[in-house]
Amino acid sequence: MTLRDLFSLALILPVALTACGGPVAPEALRVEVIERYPHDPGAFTQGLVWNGSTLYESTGLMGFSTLREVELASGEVIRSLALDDAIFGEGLTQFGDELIQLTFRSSVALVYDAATFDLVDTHGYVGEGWGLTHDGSHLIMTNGGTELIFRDPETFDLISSVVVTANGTPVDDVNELEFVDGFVYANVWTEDLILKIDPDTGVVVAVIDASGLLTPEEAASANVLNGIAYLPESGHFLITGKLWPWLFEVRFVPAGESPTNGMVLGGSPSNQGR
Ligand SMILES: [Ca+2]
Repeated sequence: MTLRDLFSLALILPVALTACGGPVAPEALRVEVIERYPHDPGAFTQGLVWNGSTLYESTGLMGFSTLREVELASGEVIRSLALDDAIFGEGLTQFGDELIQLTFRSSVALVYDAATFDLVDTHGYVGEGWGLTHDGSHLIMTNGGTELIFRDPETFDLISSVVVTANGTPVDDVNELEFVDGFVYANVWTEDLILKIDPDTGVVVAVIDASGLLTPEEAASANVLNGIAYLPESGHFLITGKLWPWLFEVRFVPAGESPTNGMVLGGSPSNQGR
């Protein structure tokens, strides 16, 4: 069963699986667009962080990877640090006064002073680096597999891991992350669905349909949905994608809920594939 099949099933049978004693059926949600902001269409987005006043982004691709500060309203890149041409930037989170950026296959996490972008530390790890967030006490990362991996924020030591499961089945390619109010929200590579995951069990408790955000013309020159951040001021999320021309401010609503404004999207086929 694909994630899209699971979403369709959750729409039809929201409690049937649970009632039968099977795995907990995830809730079906969709995005409701509140606002959209310009986004650098050359940014191959791999990490997105909002700290209450500043938007940070990590971009990938060899020779194009950066750590950057972006003005939300205009999409203007205020600061940008180019990574070494041999490094492919990946997930990003802010822990205290530091920004931590994963790399795809360099097996190193780069630690910066958020105020200056000065590189202040590095940590080695085994395997690939994909998404990164934290829950206040541990870093939470993904590596292209099915796990959420918990690490010590100071030493990067491995603490524990949990397999992400939807309807009892492991989910592969879990990507960019954001921890919000006890749950991990996750992009899944090549999917236009976002997962809400219980980090204690790995169980997917909701599947959010984020399809149809770009027009077919925009999608033709863009890559996959990736990048999620949270606006605690409003409870809204920021989502975008690799090489997307827009960054969307959204909220998540029940998939069956009637539209409440003129910018409701989701539910249509959209941009897929690399
Ligand atoms: Ca994020």
